[in-house]
Amino acid sequence: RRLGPASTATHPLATAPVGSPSHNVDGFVREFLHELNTNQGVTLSASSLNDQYLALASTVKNYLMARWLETGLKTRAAKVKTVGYLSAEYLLGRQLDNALLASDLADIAEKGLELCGIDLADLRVQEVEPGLGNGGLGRLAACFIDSLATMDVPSIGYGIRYEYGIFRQTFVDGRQVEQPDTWLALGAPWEFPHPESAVQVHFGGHTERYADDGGQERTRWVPSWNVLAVPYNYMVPGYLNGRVNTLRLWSAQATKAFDLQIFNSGDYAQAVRAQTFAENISKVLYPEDSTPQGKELRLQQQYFFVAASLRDFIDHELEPGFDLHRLPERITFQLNDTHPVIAVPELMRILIDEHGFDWDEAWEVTRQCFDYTCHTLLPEALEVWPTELLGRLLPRHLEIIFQINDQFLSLVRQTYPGDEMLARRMSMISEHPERGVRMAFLATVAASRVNGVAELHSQLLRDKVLPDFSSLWPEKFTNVTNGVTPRRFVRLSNPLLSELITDTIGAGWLTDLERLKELEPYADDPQFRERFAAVKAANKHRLTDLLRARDGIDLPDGHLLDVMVKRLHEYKRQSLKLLHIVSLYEQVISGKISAADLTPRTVVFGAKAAPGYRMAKDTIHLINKVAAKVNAAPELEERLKIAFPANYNVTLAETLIPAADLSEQISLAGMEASGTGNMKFALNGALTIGTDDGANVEIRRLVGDKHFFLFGMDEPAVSALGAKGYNPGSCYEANPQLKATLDLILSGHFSDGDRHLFDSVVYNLLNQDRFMALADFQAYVDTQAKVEERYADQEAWTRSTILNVARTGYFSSDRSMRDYLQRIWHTSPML
Ligand code: F58
Repeated sequence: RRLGPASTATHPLATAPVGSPSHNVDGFVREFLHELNTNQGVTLSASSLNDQYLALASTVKNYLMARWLETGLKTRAAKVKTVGYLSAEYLLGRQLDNALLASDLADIAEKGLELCGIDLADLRVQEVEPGLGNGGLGRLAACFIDSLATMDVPSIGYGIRYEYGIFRQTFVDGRQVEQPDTWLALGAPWEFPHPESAVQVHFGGHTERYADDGGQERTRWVPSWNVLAVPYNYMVPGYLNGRVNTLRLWSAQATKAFDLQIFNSGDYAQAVRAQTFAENISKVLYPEDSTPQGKELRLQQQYFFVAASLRDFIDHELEPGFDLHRLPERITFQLNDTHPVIAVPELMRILIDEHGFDWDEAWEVTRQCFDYTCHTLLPEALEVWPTELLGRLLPRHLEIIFQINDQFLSLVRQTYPGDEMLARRMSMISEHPERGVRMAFLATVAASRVNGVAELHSQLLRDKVLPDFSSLWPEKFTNVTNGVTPRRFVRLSNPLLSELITDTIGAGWLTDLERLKELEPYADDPQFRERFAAVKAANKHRLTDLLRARDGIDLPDGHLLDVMVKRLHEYKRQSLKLLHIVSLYEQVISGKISAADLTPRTVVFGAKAAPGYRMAKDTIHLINKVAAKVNAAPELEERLKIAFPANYNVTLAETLIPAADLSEQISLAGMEASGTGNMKFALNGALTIGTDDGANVEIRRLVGDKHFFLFGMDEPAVSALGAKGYNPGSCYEANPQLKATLDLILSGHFSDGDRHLFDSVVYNLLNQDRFMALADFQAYVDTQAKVEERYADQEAWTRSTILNVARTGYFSSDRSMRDYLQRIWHTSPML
């Protein structure tokens, strides 16, 4: 079959997209029924909900199509710089509502479907969200591509089309059990596969030296196997601005050559196994959320998507014959953490081995093409690839890395003569526990700019993670505080609040979120406060309905809704929240206080644990066991409840966050790089109880001390305590209430008399407590009492929540993108 070249037709419609369907109810209904008939092959009366959902998705795509094609044409013609966002994860969430919003079709679709006897709400829930990410980092990538499109910035998101996204979490007897996420099973209406544009990605083999025609010694890589990377394009529509950018996710497929070779050897079964082997590369998202595992398949995934993306950009996005010396004029690749850093030696290899650049020329181009964002401070989260593995999978890349390192170390030795210790510290190659490549060092050396994701994080990155690099190149380091898209996390997730805001300050705030400031004076307006409180109450009812239907959970009315949703990790300290609950419970059942003294409160947890992370899984088990006991305790008179819906994901967040009163952001100071959930809660009118960590610092500064419940040690205090020697046992001995709390767990009270079921969690806290939960316990409990005091004064509480909304417009991801444009990419929107 002939695959190219593209048509040479001269008909005017050959180069311009055909028009969109008419933007009215009639046009919509016609298009929808047409899709139902032609795409699903059913009549309306015979269609299933899934048919209807798929036809609706196609209809919406048809409306966006002309703009998508025009965006591509316009951007190519303008030959401007594109942002290439390289990310192994995109935690997109459901697409339907966002596409309806961006194309201004929501009302039309609702009315049109009604004419067809269909409730839009019934179709919305058909969509299984693409969970192609673990948590904050993947969700940030999704927010950023939304903002880039909305701000008219030419950009392409590159990533992996995992066949299975983040696992579906279920609970069996309170323990987490993982199930595969079959998000593609009922059809994938938002994607456009282009198998004809697949690119080859090579692995393995060896390198050879040879003399080129001019007698110059050159190197070539002779790989031993390859796979096809098939692009799947997704629309990334800007909000009402006519731009539709592209997210290009790669799927692995066996190459024909691979199959044939083995087929010819007569071993059919082996040929099929080989195919499976190749296709495994994009099979599943690794569910680790902080400790990268040095697995071969993971490195394959990283190189796979990065090699395909560079190839795609150079061969398909640039005009034929483009001089690659000028590549930095046309692309800036943002490395979302170290996962795509293998792109650095890959670009060097392309320029040197394929395009005949000499080393210095290639390095000059390469270092201008990359910037690096770091998302962590935990030392164990920094990727180090064993040289044995890297050399086996990518021998040429390892050579290039060694050479980059040699050149870099000469610079270090030149700059700091005689300091061999320093050179060793800064080497990209670590020697222990085995020889490995420190990917963060490689990224830092190669990138034009290195940024952290909140002010405190960027500071600690300079001072603690990469201090030698920041002394060498102070100007390389910068900060861009994270943000979240207000389209999804305010407008779509909180329609009532959005309506109230628009009613009060007019339209326009959704793309200029700092305008929320105009709400400030209304904090003192009792009528506005009443309407604001009514929105919160309605959102709580919406959550109640959802949790009843989704999980069979009943939320009591009139409770303070205290929410902690995020990945389960020791540094985030879900255990501290749990100790607070158990402490309240213990005081009531032991008669120290009466249930009537408690502020009626429901604590909602949402958290997945990495499947191999024992302590995190044990903590989930303990939370569920405590929940069972607390929820059934008559002594509490329904004044304390715990809800732990399984499978927290973007879709649940969208209903949960707008209903929350209290946002729990209680990581040990200096551990949470930024957090983005913290921003979503504040923007939706929850007050934060939090430590001086990540973006909490900036949230608190903006909303004001009085409207933020700060507690616990700050980062210098944490460091000082660590240096002095921290002994959690002494906290236990010194604090009778803390002792009673831990003793109650140890007594088997929550584990049907089994005194050892939770030894791992409790003894870890008592003996090690790496994240100092016990040290912050009393401060946390005391500050929770202040929360209750404020909550008792509903007028004061609501006033604070309004000020939180009014003062957190800064945390729009549009602002983050503006900062990247100015401080890092040095490019501007294409208006
Ligand atoms: C998160 N990192 C940070 N990593 O923890 C959070 O503070 C920050 O707000 C967010 O990034 C966005 O900057 C994070 O989510 C991962 O999920 C990686 C997945 C792959 C393995 C290593 C961790």
